[in-house]
Amino acid sequence: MPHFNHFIHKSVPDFIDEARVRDVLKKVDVNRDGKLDKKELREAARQLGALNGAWRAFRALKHADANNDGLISEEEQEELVKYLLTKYKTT
Ligand SMILES: [Ca+2]
Ligand SMILES: [Ca+2]
Repeated sequence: MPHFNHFIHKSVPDFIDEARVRDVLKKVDVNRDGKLDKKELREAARQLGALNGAWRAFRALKHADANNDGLISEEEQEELVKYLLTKYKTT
């Protein structure tokens, strides 16, 4: 029986770091328009979401959606990333 112990770890870290957030936001932009719609954000929330607060964080969508068009543009994503990082910094 091989030892897979080192593979058994939580699939998500206990914290959100900037690289991870950006990575996820990039990945969920399935139609590659550089903007995130609700569906894409929901997927992002799912991927970051095992983290308890991430769901709540994505309520910050409203906060990030500066022009209220329901899409998070690249500039707005900058805000979203910053917001998430501020919110989930553990220290
Ligand atoms: Ca998109
Ligand atoms: Ca917008």
